[in-house]
Parts: sequence; structure tokens; C-alpha cells
Amino acid sequence: MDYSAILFEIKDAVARITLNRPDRLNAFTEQMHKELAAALDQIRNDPSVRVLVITGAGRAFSAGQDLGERMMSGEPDAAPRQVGSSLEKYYNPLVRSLRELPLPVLCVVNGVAAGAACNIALACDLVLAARSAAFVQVFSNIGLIPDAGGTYLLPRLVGMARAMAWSLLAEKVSAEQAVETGLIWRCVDDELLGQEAESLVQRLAAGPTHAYALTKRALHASPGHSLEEQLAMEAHLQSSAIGSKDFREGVAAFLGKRRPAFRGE
Ligand code: T3D
Repeated sequence: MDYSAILFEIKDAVARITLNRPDRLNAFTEQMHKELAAALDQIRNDPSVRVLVITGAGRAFSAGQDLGERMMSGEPDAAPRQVGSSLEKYYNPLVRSLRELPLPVLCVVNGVAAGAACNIALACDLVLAARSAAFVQVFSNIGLIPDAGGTYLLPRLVGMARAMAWSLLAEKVSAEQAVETGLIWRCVDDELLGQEAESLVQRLAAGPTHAYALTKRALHASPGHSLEEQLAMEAHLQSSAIGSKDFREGVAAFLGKRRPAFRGE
């Protein structure tokens, strides 16, 4: 596929996606969704990939759905049909893909993340933001409800009180506030973002990929499980981790007092 709405490359075990419509603050279009789906398919089918990093070009991460594209049709009842089908066809599969990819997904939020883009960032495994970035559930500004997993993730990450207020009031949450409230993992000074992201990417790319994938599965399953169910799941997944070459390498490295050379196997 030719990519124009995103930049995409796979190199040295790292897949990199950059949302690339900076003049529209990287707002999502149908074309961008198609390119994202193709890139994620390629990543899923390439066993050499051990980490995915997603960021935005220019001053924003993304402003969510491109509202110009949504209003293009002249038909009065076109928008509801378009929205329903756009969520089912594009946004929901994107959220599922990010959650289910069997490797760590790092979202580097370089600027504002609004609407669906905010929730797509939150669906990634680690969110590292520039200190000047912000997270906004803008939906109520245009008479919509949070989508792309927002109503699922927000109360779980920050509790019902903040989830409700941020959604109803479309409050802009600074990167620092996002860290303090548990919405995201970390923020760093803008000028350090590239360097910090790269060092994380290299660390994750050299990590025990299979164990990372199982960790993701266990943590994502946790909110819907009882303690008994979660203990059973841990026992099941741990027996898979313990069969990996990376486990043997990890133990050998520990006993040999050296750094492990994980191969993601
Ligand atoms: O429809 C479906 O498929 C269902 C799914 C819906 C999911 C959603 O994401 S709904 C939410 C859609 N997004 C928004 O409502 C956000 C709209 N944008 C904003 O609120 C603000 O732009 C921001 C808070 C994100 C950033 O503000 P600021 O002041 O930094 O930038 P700006 O000046 O507002 O925007 C810069 C340009 O980007 C501007 O164009 P111009 O004037 O330079 O020609 C603006 O129109 C354009 N832009 C920003 N957001 C969008 C957009 N163009 C199209 N779609 C956008 N979402």
C-alpha cells in the first residue's frame, strides 16, 4: 500500500507510525484509517517486529475525526449512518488491534490529543507525552459522546468523577495533570521527548516480547475478572512464558551476572 496520511516503516524490530496530516492537526480520515489498518496488518504478520511506536507529525498528536470529511455529504441523514459505520468499520477495530497486538505499543503524544485520538492514545500500552501536550474529550463541544473506547477506559483510569467531568465539560487536561491522575504514564520536557521516546523504544525492542504480550493480556483481562479468575489466568500464562527461550536466557543471564540478550522468542 502507498501511505500518504501516515508515515510507516518497519526497521530493526521497530514499527513506527506517524499520523501525517499536520495542516489538519492529523485529524482522522477514511484514508488514514485504511492506511492504519494496512500497517497494523503488516505488523501483526511480521514476527520481526517487537515494538510499535505511534506519534503525530507537527504540533498535534491528532484532533480526532476530521470534521470536514464528516460534513461533506449533502444528505440530511448521512451523518448518523456515517458515524455508526465509521466507528464499527474503523475506530473500534483500531482500538481492538492496539490492545490485542502481541507486543508493546508506545504512544508518543507530541501535542494535543483530542476526541477519538485521545482515546486511541489511551488504548496504547504506554503513553509518553510532551509536557506541553493536552488530552481533551472534546466530544460534548460538538454534541457527541466519547467514543473509541473512551467511556470504557476513562472511568477505569481516572475514576468516575474525573471521567464524568472531563467528558461533560470537554475540559483540556494538561500532560502533567494526566500523569498525576493516572490517565497516562509519563510526561517529559518537550525538547527531551524524542530522546526519551527513542530510549524507551530501544529498551522495549530488546525486551522479552512474548512475556510483554502475555503481561498485556493479563492486565487487560484484570478489570473484568475476580481474583480467582485472575490467579488462574496468571498460572496459565506463566506456563507459556516459562516455555520461552527468553525465560531461559533471562535466568542464564542472571546466574551468569550479565545482561540478558532477549530475542523475543
Ligand atoms: O464521525 C465519526 O466517525 C465518529 C467518530 C468521532 C470521533 C471524534 O474524534 S469526534 C471529535 C472530533 N474532533 C474535534 O471536535 C476537535 C476539533 N478541534 C479542536 O477542538 C481544536 O482544533 C483542538 C483543541 C484540537 C486544537 O485547537 P488549536 O487552537 O490548537 O488549533 P485550531 O486552530 O483549532 O486548529 C488548527 C487547524 O486544524 C484549523 O484549521 P485552519 O483554521 O488552520 O484552516 C482547524 O480547523 C483544523 N482542525 C482542528 N481539528 C480538526 C480540524 N480540521 C478538521 N477536523 C478536525 N477535527
